[in-house]
Amino acid sequence: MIPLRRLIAVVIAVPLLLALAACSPEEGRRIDVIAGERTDGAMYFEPAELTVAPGERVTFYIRNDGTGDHEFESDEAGIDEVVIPRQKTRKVSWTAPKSGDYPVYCDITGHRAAGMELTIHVAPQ
Ligand SMILES: [Cu+2]
Repeated sequence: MIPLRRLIAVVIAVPLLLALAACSPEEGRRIDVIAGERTDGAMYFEPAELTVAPGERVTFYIRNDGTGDHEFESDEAGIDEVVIPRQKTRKVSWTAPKSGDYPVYCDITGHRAAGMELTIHVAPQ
């Protein structure tokens, strides 16, 4: 049998940890981005440009409205690659670097060339 004291500790600790995970202050500002393809073969991120402050913490919620997988990443800005399966949403949290313009793109062959790129302007607000 599980000692009662340990059982009580688990009953209290598990919901507490779940609550902390659910409302993470680490996410910062939410920015929604849509990835997709147009009927003429062009590919896009919407919005194609956005602005954040230096050092600002943000979480991108990237929704893939397309028919194939897409990626969201930036070596220049330090955004780790995230793969978004078609019709799914994935999120990636990031802290903006110093002021400048940074490209974010889909690194799947041909996609960036087809227009799947957005520009993040990092500038004081
Ligand atoms: Cu893509």
